Formats: sequence, structure tokens, C-alpha cells
Amino acid sequence: MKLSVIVPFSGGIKMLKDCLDSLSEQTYKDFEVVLVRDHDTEDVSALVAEYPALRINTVDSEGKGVAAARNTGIKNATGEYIYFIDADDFMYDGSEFEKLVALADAEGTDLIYGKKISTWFTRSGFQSTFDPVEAGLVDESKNEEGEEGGNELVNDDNDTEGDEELEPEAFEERERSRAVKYLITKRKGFKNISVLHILFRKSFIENAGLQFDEAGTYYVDVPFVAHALENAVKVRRIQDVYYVKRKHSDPINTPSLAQIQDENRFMDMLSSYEKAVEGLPEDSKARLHLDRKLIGYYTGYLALKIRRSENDEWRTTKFEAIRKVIDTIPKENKKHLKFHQRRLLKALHQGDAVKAYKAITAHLMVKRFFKLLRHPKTIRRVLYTHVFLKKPIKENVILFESFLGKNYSDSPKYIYEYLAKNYPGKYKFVWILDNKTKLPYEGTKISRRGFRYYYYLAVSKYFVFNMRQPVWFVKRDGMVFLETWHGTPLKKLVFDMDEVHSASPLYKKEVYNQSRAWDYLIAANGFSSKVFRSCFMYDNEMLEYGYPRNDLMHAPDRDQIGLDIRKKLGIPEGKKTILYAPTWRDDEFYDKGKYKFTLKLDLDMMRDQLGDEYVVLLRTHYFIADALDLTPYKGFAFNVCKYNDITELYLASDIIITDYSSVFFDYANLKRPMLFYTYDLEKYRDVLRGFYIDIEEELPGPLLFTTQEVIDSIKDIDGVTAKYADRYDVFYEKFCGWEDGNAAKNVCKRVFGVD
Ligand code: C2G
Repeated sequence: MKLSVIVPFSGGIKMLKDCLDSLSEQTYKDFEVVLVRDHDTEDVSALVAEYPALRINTVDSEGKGVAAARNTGIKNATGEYIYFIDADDFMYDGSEFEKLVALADAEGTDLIYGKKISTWFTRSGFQSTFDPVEAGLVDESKNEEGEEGGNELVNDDNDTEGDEELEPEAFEERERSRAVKYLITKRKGFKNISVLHILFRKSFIENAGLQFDEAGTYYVDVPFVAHALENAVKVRRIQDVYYVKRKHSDPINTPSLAQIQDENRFMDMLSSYEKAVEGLPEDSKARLHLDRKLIGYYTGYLALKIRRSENDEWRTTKFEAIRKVIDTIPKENKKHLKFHQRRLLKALHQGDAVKAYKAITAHLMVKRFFKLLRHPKTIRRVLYTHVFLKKPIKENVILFESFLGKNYSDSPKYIYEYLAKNYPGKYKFVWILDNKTKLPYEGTKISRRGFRYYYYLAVSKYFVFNMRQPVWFVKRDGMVFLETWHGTPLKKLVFDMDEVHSASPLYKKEVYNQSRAWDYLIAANGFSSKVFRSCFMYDNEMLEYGYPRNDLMHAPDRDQIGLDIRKKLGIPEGKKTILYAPTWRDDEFYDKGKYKFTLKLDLDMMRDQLGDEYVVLLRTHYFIADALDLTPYKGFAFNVCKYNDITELYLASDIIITDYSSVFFDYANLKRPMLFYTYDLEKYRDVLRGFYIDIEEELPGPLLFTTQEVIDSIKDIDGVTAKYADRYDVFYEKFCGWEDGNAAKNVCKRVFGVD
């Protein structure tokens, strides 16, 4: 056997399947897979049976943790070479082993390393979205958790210096030092130092006595890599051979090792460092960079803990523990430090945590001062934390926000109007609103991100928001948070999503933290109520009275309101109105929250064939950043993207065209015809999101794929209505059954105690 691929497995069958799929697509076949089950994990036998050609040897680990699993893997490996892959990762294109083994055979290397790509996606999501050209080369130091974006090419080397002809010895020396630079120096912190995507000669591992330290948990790769580099004689880097590392977008339910929060992490890191430097010459590059990482950990992380943590351990036992270790670092390796780092090291050397506290405090103040000079607006956040949050809560203030302050609309609007109309003077109503709308009743408008925004976020008693609050929002005791949300979910949300394709993949963790602050959440129907429990992991009170925003559609004067709005919009009398309200696409964006819009309806065709009878109102989703120019269609197409409240537009329309938007759950309240322009259904449903309902079976209107089909359906709208009448009834019952026009009233009664 030429090659043994060691896969430690501690759970996550779906991810393991991706991994095995990628192994089975290798063009090189002379390898075995040693699948090591790390203690009591899921049964893998059925999955393993699907890959007879992979020669999977499933063994049980002799201890706990990844170190023991990998050691067991090495013991069971029969190959000449060893390659580690994690069970949640996969290979890039199938050519990897062929190239790695060929190079190892040709050069007689001890180890070969290559580039990694990181992704938030499963293998199929990755394959359908990854574009190596577009991804570009990104510095690995930026490739940390919290990074925005989907896939990234991890940049291992932009150092092409010294590629000139060298004497063999000098050449080998340079290759070894490059390897240290790539595998240690450039890795951010200790946790990114890794044995993954390295092809080792097995006899090298044995002769050098390399083993993973089974006492360790999180940083076991560090000593292994350090000693491998110290002992290796022939080292090579390989180009164009990639390994795909999955980042975990759900650190709440399935954290990666690097995401686990554990008290013991600190001591684990210290002992890994100690083991890693054991036996390394003091003047070696590897030692220098491990030392620098440890100093960086102390000055950049632990020092902050000394200042901020409520746990005294950071100022006592942990401080003392790191002092002992850092004191052993050779003087030479403590050079070239910044001023505050030197002060912190001095305090550490003296065992003086108070002095260290002062040093870091001074440093932070200087840093904040310069940050304020560069970005004066950050003063607002500083005031929020240090001044406003210390003020007493204002018992009568209700803060409202709809669509991030872009609109006066949605359920917050209807809750506000109910309270303002029926209880004038009882509350101070404050609206976060960045447009020119003049508020009815006595509400005060403030702008999002202005001083008052930070002030009211800190001191209001009540919050009525239809989207998530900022991540940095602090929920104080006594505050009451009413989350209305903004639609019955069609697209899978948060914890129901397998993977996140939008611009902010770490949002599972964010949403989890944010939704802990919600005291009440509104569900418009039984379906939403169930979904919200799972998608937000929400366990507080659910308000089940229908959607306040839909009350208007049950108002006795709704037809008159509709007519008034038509007039306001300038729709010629006698023309019927089609509202086109599509949603946004997760994968088409300029930046976070700034999505692209391409109009896929052919307005010329529509005007030619429908213009005599109809006008079109075009309404893009609030995430869309593109401005539409409809001047060529004057009199036929109206731009209503900036119109505050889509509910009013529903009333003004005769037919709606939408797609995968929660818009249709609401529009159904009117029982008017609905068409679904789903030109990208497969991609949207199967790759990007996944739906909660089977739209082909349940939607009360046809799925249409071309403008002509849309036009034909409109021409035959009576036929379409008749065809979908039964489905419409079922749909109405399921999604609008709770709506009776009193949702705002009932919600207010429950949350504000008004009757
Ligand atoms: N909306 C709008 N105009 C559009 C699309 C949507 O005004 N062209 C408003 C509607 O009130 C809609 C809400 O934004 O109900 C949510 O829009 P969706 O298209 O459903 O998309 P999203 O913002 O992703 O919310 O549970 C609901 C989901 O969170 C979906």
C-alpha cells in the first residue's frame, strides 16, 4: 500500500460523506482510508459499506480526542506515506494524491505541504459557488473566524524570492525555512498550526518518533508540526494542490474544535507550546515564531482578560502560569516588541498583575484615542457603553424599528398606530427612521446610527423591532423586547439551514445571541410558530394572534384605502394594477446587506401585450442596493421601491407577481390572484436555501419561468384563478387562518398590558 489516509471521526455523518466522496474521486487509487472512530460516536458501518473501493479500515480509537485518534491511525496505517484529513473537510478536485505521491516518489521527501482553501459550505455548495479566479488569493491571517464571505483561497506563499539556482544543500535549507514560514510563522495564533494537507513519509514519522500528545485537546498539531519541521531533511511545497477546510457556520450546535469554549483551553495551549519548543534549538526560526506567538497571546489576549474578565483567575493563576513559561523564552526572542508589549512583559516578569492591568489600560486608552481621531463616529458606541447604559431605564419609552430604519411599515407601524391612537400621552414613542416620512400621531423620529439612536437603545423600556437588533445591543434587566419578525418563513432560516450562502456566514451564532434577548415573538400562523421555535431555537413566549401588519387587509374600508393609494401613485383610472415584488438572492451581492437586482421580466414585452389594460408596480426587496430606472416605461411601470409600506401596495393592486418571498403569505389575505415568477427555482431552492413548504404542491398560483408565460397567465387571469381556487382555500386556511384584523390590539394587550 502506497498511501494511508487517516480520518479521525467524532461525529457528523453528513460531513464525513462529503469527505469520503472526495476521496473516492481521487484519480490515484493506491491508498487505504484509516477511519478512526473517536470513542462512542455514530455508527459509520452503513456509510463505509457504500465505498468498497476506498478500502476503509474502520478502527476504534484507543483513547479520547483527536490526538489519540490520529495516533491510532498511524499505528494501523500500512502505507508508505501518511496523509491526514479531517472528517469534516474534503479534497478539492481529485488530482491531489496523484500529484503528492508523484512528487514524494521523485524527490524522496519527508514531507510535502500545499495550500488550503476554506469554505463555509458543504461540498455541493462549494462546488457550485467556488470560483478560483473570483476568490483571488487572500492572506491566511485574514482567514479567521468572523470573516465575511463564502470561500477563500488561503494564501500560503507570495514569497517567490530566492527562486534562483542554489547548491543542493542551500536549496534544502531554503525549502525547510520556507516550510517553517508557511506552516508556523504565517499561521495566526497556535490554533491554525496544523498537520492537515501534509504528505508525510511514514518511516520519517517513525524514525523521528513523532506522536500526537494525547494529554492535549486543542493544540495537538503544534508540537507535531514543530518537531516534524525540526527533523525533516527533505521538505517540499507543492503548487496547485488544494485541500478544502470547512469552517463551521453553526458554532452553537456543531462547533469545530477551534470554536469550543472551554476553561481548559488556556492550560492546553501553554502545555502544547512547551512541548513544541522542547528540543528545538533556541536560535531556530520555529522557536522564534512560537515564542512570538506566545508573547502575542499574552499581550494581545490575556492582557485584555486581565482587564475585563470577571473571573479572577486571569489575574492570578493564569497570569502566574504564563509568567513561568514566558520567563523561559530566550532574551533574543523578546526583541522588536512594541512599547506596550515591553511594559506588559516587564510587569509579567515581576509577577505584578496590577502593573499589567495599568499597562493594558493605558494602551487601550491610547488606541481608543487614535481610533476616535480616525473615526469620530465611534464616540457613539463609546458613549453607549460607558455613559448611556449607566442611565436609568425610561419606563414609558417604546423604541420602534422596521427594516433597519428604512421604512415606516410592517408590524411595528401597526402596533405604534394602535397604541398612539388609543393611548395618547401614555408613552413616549420613538421611531428609528431614516426617510422623510412624517409620522402620524406624536412619535419622535431619530436617525439610525445618530447619537439618539445609541441613547434610546440603552435606556428604552420597550423595543418593537421587525428585524434583529444590533449584535452589540445590551439587554438590561427590566427591558421588554417584542420581536415582530417580518414574514412567514418560506426560505429556511438560521438553524434550519444546512449552510449559509449569504454574505455573513457566522450569522447562526449572531442570531442565537440576538434572539436570547427577545421576550415575545409574533407568529402569524401555526406554521410560523413551529418554524420559529426551531429556526431561532426560540424558547420564550410566542404571540399567536396573526400579524399586526395584516390587520389593514381585514379593515372594513380596505377597498377605499386601495383606491386612495392608486390615486396617490398616479395610476390612471380604469387601469388594473400588477404588483411585482420579488425577493433577494443570497449569492448576488456587492457587500453585506447590499444585494444586486437584475430585472428578469421583459417590460417591453409586457407593455406591448398588456399595456392597454394594465400597469405594473415594481417593488424590490429592501436589501437591494441597485436603483431602477423606469423612465423608458413612464405611464406603464411605476417604481415603488421607496414606498414605505408594502401592505398598502397590496391593497392598491389587482394581481401580484412574486417569487420566493414571504410576500405571498400576506397577500393571500386579500384572496386576489397570485403568480410566481420563479425563473431560477432550482438554484434558489436546491442550492441556496431550501424551503419549508413544497411550493409546487402548495402555492395558490402557477410557477412561471418566462415573461411570456407571465403574460399568458395575466391574459387568462380568470382561468388561472378558477384553476387554483381549491388550493387557495387550503393555503388561506393554513397561513391566514388566525388573521381577523385584531392582531395589533391583541399583541398590545399582552405586551403592554393595555386593553
Ligand atoms: N418585502 C417588500 N418588498 C419586496 C419583498 C419583500 O416590501 N419586494 C417585505 C415584505 O414585507 C416581506 C418582507 O419584506 O414580507 C420579507 O421579505 P422576504 O422576501 O420574505 O425576504 P426576507 O427579508 O429574507 O425575509 O420569515 C421571513 C423571512 O425572514 C424572509
